[in-house]
Amino acid sequence: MTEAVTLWGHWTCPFVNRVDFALAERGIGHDLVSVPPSAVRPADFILPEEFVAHSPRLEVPMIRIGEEFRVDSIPLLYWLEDRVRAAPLLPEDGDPVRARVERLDATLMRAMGGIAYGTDGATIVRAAQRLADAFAEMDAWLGDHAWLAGAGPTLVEAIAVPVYLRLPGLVALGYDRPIPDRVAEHRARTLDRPGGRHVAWSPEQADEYLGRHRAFRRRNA
Ligand SMILES: N[C@@H](CCC(=O)N[C@@H](CS)C(=O)NCC(=O)O)C(=O)O
Repeated sequence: MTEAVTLWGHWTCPFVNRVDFALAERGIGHDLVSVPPSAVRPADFILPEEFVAHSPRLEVPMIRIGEEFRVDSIPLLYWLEDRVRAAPLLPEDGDPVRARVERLDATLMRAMGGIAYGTDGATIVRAAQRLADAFAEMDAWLGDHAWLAGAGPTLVEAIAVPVYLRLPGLVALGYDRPIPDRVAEHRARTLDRPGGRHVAWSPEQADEYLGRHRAFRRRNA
């Protein structure tokens, strides 16, 4: 019998986007328990008991399979590869997926945060350059294959997805560099996968993201 998989999370969290993408991409059916991060949590929201008991830092994403709970997106993605028999996103030897997961985790998240939470022009320009540099590196990887680490989607796509979802918003917030053609095509290809369609944002979600960050900028400028 297939064990139930439950994800505690929310669409606004990039770390949740990674895990939600990977689950759907691998065809792993799962329930979502909505736990908005504190920045977007309604004041009267009550954290679910199981989440409080098993997420040590009260962070999403959290996954339950059977009686096992895991948090922290990257270790969680690797654990899911071992734990759930389904189409893998990690090749046997892990190469070059693990190294590229680590690399994009650092480069994309820092650049995205700098644009989304930047409140002065210099910070935003620096972050836009970082994102352009990360895209240039991805563009080089895409020179060999249609996917970031080989002939098919891997966990590296899961790490790129949060930026891909937010890209129109990041452009509106100040990302003014070119997007390499191969990266733009890879974005479209990734968002058209089962995982991409599963995590895709509606126009209302995209508007909410942009509105929230514009308001943050106005408050903190
Ligand atoms: N290293 C963690 C980071 C997870 C994280 O920071 N999640 C945020 C939301 S995006 C969170 O739950 N923060 C606690 C809060 O909002 O109260 C991971 O990769 O999963």
